[in-house]
Amino acid sequence: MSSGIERTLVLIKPDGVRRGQVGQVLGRIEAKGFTLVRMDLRTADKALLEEHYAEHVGKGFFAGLVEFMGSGPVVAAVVEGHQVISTFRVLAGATDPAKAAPGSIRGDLGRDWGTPAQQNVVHGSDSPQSAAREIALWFPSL
Ligand code: D4T
Repeated sequence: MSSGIERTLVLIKPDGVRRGQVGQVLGRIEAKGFTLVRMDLRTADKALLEEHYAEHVGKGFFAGLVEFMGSGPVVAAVVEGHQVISTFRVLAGATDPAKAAPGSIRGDLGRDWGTPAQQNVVHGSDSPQSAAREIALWFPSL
């Protein structure tokens, strides 16, 4: 959009929900001035997760990632705001929580639970194309 207003898909992963970090993650999104458009707490089924992570099919961590992501409820949210796609990735921090900068969600709230990078608290779409694809996947009615 020419106004720079975008939408992104944010997931608070099962580790974040299990550890009671939903409020902290949503608080950071709101503190940054972004808007929650839709939100849902649900345990995702395997088919949805395999489609969501389709770009990683064939990688060594794929099966474990899908299993972990289906191991409990996630919070799925559509978040809107100026350049929210790239800005949320900055808020989230590096994929591996052990390397994510302090101040980022993963840097402050994530840690290495034995499978580096897998349990990293949040997901955020990485491009406008991914955002459109992922929002349609998780919220077909939007
Ligand atoms: P997501 O997609 O969950 O926001 O994470 P990133 O965009 O930051 O990182 P990614 O696509 O490279 O990885 C997707 C997902 O796979 C897990 N993962 C990743 C893993 O379990 N082992 C690994 O070695 C890597 C690279 C973590 C995030």
